[in-house]
Amino acid sequence: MKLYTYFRSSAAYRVRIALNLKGLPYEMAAIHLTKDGGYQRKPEFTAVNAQMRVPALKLASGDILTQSLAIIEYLDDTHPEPPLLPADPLARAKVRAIAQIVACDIHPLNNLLVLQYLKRQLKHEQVEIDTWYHHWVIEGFNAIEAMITAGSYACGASVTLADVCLVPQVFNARRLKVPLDAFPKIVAADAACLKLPAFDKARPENQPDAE
Ligand SMILES: N[C@@H](CCC(=O)N[C@@H](CS)C(=O)NCC(=O)O)C(=O)O
Repeated sequence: MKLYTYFRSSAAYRVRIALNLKGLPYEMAAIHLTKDGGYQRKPEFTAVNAQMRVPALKLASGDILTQSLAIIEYLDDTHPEPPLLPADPLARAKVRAIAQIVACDIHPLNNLLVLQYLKRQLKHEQVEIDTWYHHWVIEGFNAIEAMITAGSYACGASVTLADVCLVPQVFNARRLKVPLDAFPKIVAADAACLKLPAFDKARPENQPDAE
């Protein structure tokens, strides 16, 4: 398999974690999102993903998957061990709820394209953009903090899709200097995950394209 990735992309970070947890080997194609106007806009990559975003995963069959949650659920369906979603429907819904707060509520408001649009098209000052960024992370993290249950990870004693989404969002929050003192459960789950080799290997700073 070939993963189209960018070291700092939190959506690609989610897929790297999932591939590592499943023990699946993959090669990486680094797509620099800012250099030379962004390699995601070059024809070589638009042929891979017309949405011009990472991640994309090319399978051995030649099929190309996009959207991190769709990719991760595909990996979980085709390589069930270790499971990233619990078998019990109620527990599954709770795991997905945390994952979706990150992937559907926080990240779409704060990703690179949105921040660039606020700056370049709407002419906001950097301080206003930082305020925007912090606001949506804190809003989402307030909810997640209340949803985290007892156990080392976000949803109990096993790693789930909730952790796979949460850890990259915590990385981003730290990079953008969001204070995390109000979120001890999130910080603890993040620390527990990062002790696992699958998470450690997926860290942005451990990628071949890291700067
Ligand atoms: N919902 C998508 C989000 C993908 C996304 O927005 N990726 C960002 C990087 S985290 C990207 O490729 N941005 C392209 C750009 O900034 O032009 C997913 O989960 O895969």
